Amino acid sequence: MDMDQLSINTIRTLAMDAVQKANSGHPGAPMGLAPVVYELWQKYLRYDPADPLWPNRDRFVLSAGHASMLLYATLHLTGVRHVDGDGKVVDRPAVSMDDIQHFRQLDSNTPGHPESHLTTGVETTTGPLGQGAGNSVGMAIASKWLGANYNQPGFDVFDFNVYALCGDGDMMEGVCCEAASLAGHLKLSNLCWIYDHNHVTLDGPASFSFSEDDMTRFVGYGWNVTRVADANDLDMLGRAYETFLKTKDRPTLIVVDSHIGYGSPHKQDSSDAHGEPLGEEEVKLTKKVYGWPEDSKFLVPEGVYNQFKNGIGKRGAEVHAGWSKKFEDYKKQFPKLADQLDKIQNQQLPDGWDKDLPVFPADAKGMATRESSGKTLNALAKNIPWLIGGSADLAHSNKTNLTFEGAGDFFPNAYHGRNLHFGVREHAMGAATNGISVSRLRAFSATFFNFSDYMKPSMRLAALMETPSIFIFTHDSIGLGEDGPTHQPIEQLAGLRAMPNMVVLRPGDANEVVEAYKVIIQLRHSPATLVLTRQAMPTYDRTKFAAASGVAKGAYVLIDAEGGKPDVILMGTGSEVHLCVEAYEKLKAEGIKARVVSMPSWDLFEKQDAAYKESVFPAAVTARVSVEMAATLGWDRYVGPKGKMIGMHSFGASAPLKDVLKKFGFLTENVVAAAKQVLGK
Ligand SMILES: Cc1ncc(C[n+]2csc(CCOP(=O)(O)OP(=O)(O)O)c2C)c(N)n1
Ligand SMILES: [Mg+2]
Repeated sequence: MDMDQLSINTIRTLAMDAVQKANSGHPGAPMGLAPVVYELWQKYLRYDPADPLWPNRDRFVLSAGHASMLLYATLHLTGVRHVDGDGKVVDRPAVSMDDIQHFRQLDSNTPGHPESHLTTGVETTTGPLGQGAGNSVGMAIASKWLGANYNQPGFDVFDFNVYALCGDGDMMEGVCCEAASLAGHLKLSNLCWIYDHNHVTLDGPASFSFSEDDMTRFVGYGWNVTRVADANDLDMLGRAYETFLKTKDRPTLIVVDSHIGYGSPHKQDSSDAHGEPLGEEEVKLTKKVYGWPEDSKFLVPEGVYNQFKNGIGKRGAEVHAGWSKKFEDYKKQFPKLADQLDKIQNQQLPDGWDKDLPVFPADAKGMATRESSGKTLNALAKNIPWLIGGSADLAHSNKTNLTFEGAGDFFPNAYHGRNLHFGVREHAMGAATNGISVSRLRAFSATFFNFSDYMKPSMRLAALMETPSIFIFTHDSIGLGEDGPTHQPIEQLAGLRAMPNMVVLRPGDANEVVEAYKVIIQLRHSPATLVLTRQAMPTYDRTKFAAASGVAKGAYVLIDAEGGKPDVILMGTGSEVHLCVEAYEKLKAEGIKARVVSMPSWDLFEKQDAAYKESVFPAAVTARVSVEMAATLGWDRYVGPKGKMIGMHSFGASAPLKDVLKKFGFLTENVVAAAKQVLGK
């Protein structure tokens, strides 16, 4: 058999066998798409299996994450090496044959859907359809940005391409449509999506639910669209990849007509459910079609490993070596830039990243935390040349514009700027932010807090894949006033606090904002959610109150009863800390000893040791009150069975701030009354 065909069928049979052994998974998509991936990896992808983190490698994203075995088989056969936790390449496979045989098993690095923090060679975590496509736009942005900022005459050190493999499901997802629109607008010519046009989704023929003319749609987005009429035609696939490489003014969509479960006598083009193993009998029959020994399992025929070694292995090593040689010269000529690139690659911050951060003087009127955020973000971005980001058309409201000299904009064909303009595309913004983050730039995105709901699937994936995306949200509560309940978040804080590995921070004054950013910018394996007010709030006098650096511990005693022995603990976050402070003063005047705990981050607080937690919330003090203009869900953990929670139990209302606060009871007198109540007074 021809070696190309033998190699392709090896990908197919490994996928069939792994799914069969696991008794779970999707064999059909890998069987249909094996030639598409083979042709790309073997002949075009600029990727060195011996150094899978080479910064200028082309990225391959399997947006159709259910086809995970396609990727695992490819990583295995191409001999991609494993990279350890310190970023060092070690001489063992990223995906071994044993890993393939433990597909979908506990603690394997071949989980049901590809997870980038588990498996080297998996560029981003995919499975929720559309997300990978969204990530790929962020990666393409990162490539263009790196090229515009770091390439020098004669030194194109950054020009990597990004390929994403998408199915009908991806094409239908909103996030994918938003991302395609953004990529077309930005003319990301380094982006290539391959659409597996196989006429079938899980519930049956794709025609049950999908009939638009997507080629015309993508032309409308400003993409170059080309078509390959048969997924098994390697020449035509090659021509399509060449077309992409020649297209310098816009992204490319390659529509590939394929047959799901190619070779399988029963499932081919069937509307049967295909998200399941073929069954032992059908595996045998299919292997017969492929000319495979029927009873073989996990067979890699003689010569197949070598085929990949002599293809992508050799070609990848050569392009990488050429790049490395060029980069050695680059280092000599541009040591400062090379040093920055080294830091980017190793997720380090530049020296002096925290210089000139603002310090806000005490001020009773104070400022909105979105204001202090804007000032802090600008100071940080000035110090960190590779901190980039933007808003979903609310930059002026979010105060996320980078306004210092030279910050600039990231526009079509002018890719040097630091300000990204995502347009009103929150979900794609979230996904693209993750794509930029996994490309090792520090990326932030911003919108109103209520619209975090539009981005939640991407935020969740950032947390899962342990990438430090920064999500900035303003207009954080009913305190935004007149815009009313459609814009007033209620349950968002509780939801995000429940998300594993998402660090949520809602700072209580301007200096807490600065401290929050210090925490966020040093995160390397967790995303952060920063929750900020629209309305002004006081800046505390830190000579009288505890230092704002307490933010790093998640919660700290802002102001205590004399002698440190409070009768009642008042706790809050963000703009409600101030209500606690005012109540504290009133209680004090009445001879009641209170403590105020500012609690910007539950997540950080939960990481503290028992002694610190006890020092903030002594078990002996059971009279406790929490105040937060959000759903109270979860506050019972901190107020305890005898405490009282002041929060939101309905949607908000459209009215001036003062009236909204009154209507929902966020008044000092209510905090005072609650404190007395829990004290039994
Ligand atoms: C957001 C999301 N919704 C639903 C699913 C479940 N799901 C996995 S594969 C699939 C079918 C997708 O069809 P298509 O993309 O055409 O893939 P094919 O069946 O052709 O391999 C669905 C609905 C998912 N993974 N993500
Ligand atoms: Mg399909």
